Amino acid sequence: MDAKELLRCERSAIRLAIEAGAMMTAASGRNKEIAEKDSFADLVTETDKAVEKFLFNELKRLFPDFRFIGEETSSRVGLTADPTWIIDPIDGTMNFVHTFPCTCVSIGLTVNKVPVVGVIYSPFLDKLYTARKGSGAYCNGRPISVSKNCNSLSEALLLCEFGNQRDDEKKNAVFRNLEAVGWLVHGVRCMGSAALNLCSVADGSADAYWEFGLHVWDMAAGAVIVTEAGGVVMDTKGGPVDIMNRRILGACCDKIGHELSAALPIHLDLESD
Ligand code: LIP
Repeated sequence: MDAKELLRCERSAIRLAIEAGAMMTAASGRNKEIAEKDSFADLVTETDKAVEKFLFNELKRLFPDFRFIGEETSSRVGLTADPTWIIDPIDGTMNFVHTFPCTCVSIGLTVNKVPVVGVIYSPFLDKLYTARKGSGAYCNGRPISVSKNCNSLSEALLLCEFGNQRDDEKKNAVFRNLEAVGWLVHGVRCMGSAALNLCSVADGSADAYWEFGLHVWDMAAGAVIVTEAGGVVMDTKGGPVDIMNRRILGACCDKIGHELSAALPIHLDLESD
């Protein structure tokens, strides 16, 4: 894909993310139609579905030859080398349901399976994160960078999540990893949105983040925002990340990423997307 087309993709995603954000704020706080998915803590609202439908329709009109993956309509579709829009209409649905402000729309584009455009917009935090491969990362139009002053895990502010699965294997992994890492670092925070966690690593307000049990729509946009901000994304085991592989580790630099990877005793191998 040439530079001009990539720019058109980014601009379209930004415009649509802002419109999707307006749909989220309009729906916030009122009684919602909520359904459970894989567990009682894995929710979908009517707004998730409406936003995904809106984004799919608009993007299909603008980019008829592209492929599409979305949280609420396509699971286990596989990622190909074709340009693919990857959409999480509301990342942090649980926060959205509870009116906790860390929730956003996340639009990623992959080409050759590599994330090349990422747009993440949180209307409640008034933050629009954007990145296009080779062009840096931005928040509300200003360049952002990962933190430069974290030299070891003992100086790091980490992000992680409990996630929305409720099976024993996941619970055990979360607690054992937290127990192992939690006392080695400055602090651990859980915000409830994978996309915003990755943006926080990108803008330097956190130093690293890991999570198991994610899906490709939770990670695609955030991955390119982190790398364009000068950070790294990797598999939790330390190798190259595979965004279909249900886990990610993002960090301000390779050293912190590998220190965190080595400190995690459990690396869940979940069925790929
Ligand atoms: C959520 C993630 C969050 C994770 C939850 C869930 P959703 O995405 O962003 O980090 O802990 O389990 O996957 O379901 O709100 O789009």
